[in-house]
Amino acid sequence: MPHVLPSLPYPYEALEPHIDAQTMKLHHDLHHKAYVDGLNAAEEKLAAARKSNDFAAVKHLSRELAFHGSGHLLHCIFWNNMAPAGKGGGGEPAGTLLEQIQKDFGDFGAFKSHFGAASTAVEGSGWGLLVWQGPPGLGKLEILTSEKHQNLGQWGVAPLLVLDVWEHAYYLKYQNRRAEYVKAFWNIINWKDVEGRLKKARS
Ligand code: MN3
Repeated sequence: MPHVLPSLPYPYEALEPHIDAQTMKLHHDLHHKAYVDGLNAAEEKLAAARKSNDFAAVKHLSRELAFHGSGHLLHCIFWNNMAPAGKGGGGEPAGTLLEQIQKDFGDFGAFKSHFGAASTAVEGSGWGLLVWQGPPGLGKLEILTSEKHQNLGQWGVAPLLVLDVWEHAYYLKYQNRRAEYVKAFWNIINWKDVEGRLKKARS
């Protein structure tokens, strides 16, 4: 089954003024679409390679699979991690998610500073991620970053909250001021979505 580009859960302009409509349109319709197409192409070529038992291109295709697969999956989370400010977006987490944040990071303020600093400091293109590290005995939240999509990862985690810090995610409005974009992100985080992902990962 080929992967399909999911529609945004809100209109392009819904996250204004924190993320502008033109960035959302380019980001979703062109960038995310390219990951979906690239993932489908990589899977198709790998299936053909298995069929013909010709793995001459496997190194390249493995990279394509990791790059486009990570790009597609992370954007699917990213769109749902956000909601219009004041209408499901912004504020502070509550319930299970807040309790786990307090347990693993001290308090919400400390978590916010750590996540913001880590995301701002990503070298080049990448992501800031809040993840659930799930193997038995480990069960805890971690803040990770990734260069591009596929580097510096940690196996076994379930991503809960992801922040796209590739330039295409903010350049039209914020140019080189990534820290301002990271700051604006707090106004549109959908904490209910993040908590739902934590509950699913822990169950
Ligand atoms: Mn992106």
